Amino acid sequence: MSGKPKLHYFNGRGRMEPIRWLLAAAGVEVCIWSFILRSCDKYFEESYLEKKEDLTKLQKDGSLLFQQVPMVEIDGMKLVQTRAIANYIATKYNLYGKDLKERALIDMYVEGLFDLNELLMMHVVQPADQKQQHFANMMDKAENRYFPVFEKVLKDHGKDFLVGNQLSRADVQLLEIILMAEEYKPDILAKFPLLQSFKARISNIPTIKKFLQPGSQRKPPTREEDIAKAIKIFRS
Ligand code: IBG
Repeated sequence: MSGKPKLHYFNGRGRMEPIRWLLAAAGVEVCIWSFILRSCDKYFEESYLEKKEDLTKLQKDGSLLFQQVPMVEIDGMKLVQTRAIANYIATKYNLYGKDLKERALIDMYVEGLFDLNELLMMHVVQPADQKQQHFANMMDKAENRYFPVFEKVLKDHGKDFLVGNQLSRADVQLLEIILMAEEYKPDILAKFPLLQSFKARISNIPTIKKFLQPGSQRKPPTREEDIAKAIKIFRS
């Protein structure tokens, strides 16, 4: 690999978190051997936008095709658009199925997950008077629209993974969403036994297990004050 990917975003989950998950699941580590010691570095570097001027600088120097982040410097490119970045990483690290049909299934599942992710991610930015209604709607969608679909996919497919017989980005992104939904409602998987075992199984994959441990590059739940800071950066 030509150096570590460099992620440009604010210091929070937002639209960058699925990218962090994919890079971590792919196990993109830089390891150095010295005598008998093997030391492994982080999966990726991060450059955090702290203030509006940090975003303006990237916009002015031509780094952002559509003037927006997430942006990831990888393999000599400056990639923007969350889905394009995720597609590139998933293809590069073999997390995108073995043929066209598997890829089509993965795309369907992942697009559904992006839709649910949008609801969960936007909860923290809801105005106080709309929070309760937004919460009810996102929990209803998680429990009655999206999770039943993935429970059924696991049942019908009958394998350890959502698609084919190997880990794909769909598994990684589903686990990310399950954990995020549990932060809002810890027993959200109560009615979904196959999702419960899926969660345990995928969490135990070594690269993912490592990412779930304290001190990893995974971001904590976004707090109101993080959002206030992000709004100052992104809203003109
Ligand atoms: N389609 C783009 C993608 O998926 O990458 C959208 C990117 C986007 O909306 N970027 C925002 C941005 O750069 C930051 S994420 N805005 C500056 C501008 O001038 O448009 C904003 C966001 C947060 C938290 I913060 C949750 C969701 C979005």
